[in-house]
Amino acid sequence: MTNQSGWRALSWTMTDLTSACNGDTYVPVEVSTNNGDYRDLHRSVSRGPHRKFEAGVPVPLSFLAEHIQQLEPAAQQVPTSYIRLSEGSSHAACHAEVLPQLADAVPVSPPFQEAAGRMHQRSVWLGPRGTQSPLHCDPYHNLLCQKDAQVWGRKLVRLYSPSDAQRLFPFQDPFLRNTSQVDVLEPQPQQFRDFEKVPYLHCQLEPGQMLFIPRKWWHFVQSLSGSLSISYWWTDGDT
Ligand SMILES: O=C(O)CCC(=O)C(=O)O
Repeated sequence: MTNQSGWRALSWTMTDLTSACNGDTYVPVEVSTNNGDYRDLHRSVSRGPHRKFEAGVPVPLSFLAEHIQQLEPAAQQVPTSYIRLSEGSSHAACHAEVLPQLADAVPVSPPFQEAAGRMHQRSVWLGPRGTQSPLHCDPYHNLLCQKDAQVWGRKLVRLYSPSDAQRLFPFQDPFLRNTSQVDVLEPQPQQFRDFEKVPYLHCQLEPGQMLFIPRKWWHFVQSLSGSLSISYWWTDGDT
């Protein structure tokens, strides 16, 4: 990835981002306490005390920027905020509307003819150390691109094959059939038997790197530092 390919945001620090996008802008964030996530909205029984999740909480970008730049990991009980903005989908907040300057500073599609012609959605993922996206799969190919910056931008990614989907304990709920009930880092073997035996690939996505996630491959993502990623989803032609 180079700046010549339309990645002006590559050289931005968090401070550059806040001044380019105006720190007073309110952005909708997901707020998690004790590793709560969207699955908690669909569970009848809580997975732990004080585990909470709220989506669409309006927060000024400058407030989030301070949170992101904290170098120490937050205590478990301290809520973590995560920006997840998508465009190209009618259901999600559109980052071209919320953060137009950031939308202009990254390419509209990945640099491959095939992907560019079949683009479905571009998304921004911006948050502090410790954000987690639970294990799930999507019906699109994905290029997850990690922002290059001095002190922020590393993520741990685990990938599971679609052929092992049934061993990953997907929810029965039609809205969550693409999502595992298992907390990958604390898998509760009594409830989710043999989950730990399911083979997986894993990597640390470093600043400036891109990871191709083929469609329907299950992925779990945890940020190891404050981080900005852009992901590009494109169809296979038959999706
Ligand atoms: O980076 C993340 O937290 C999740 C990325 C993801 O799930 C995606 O791009 O589909």
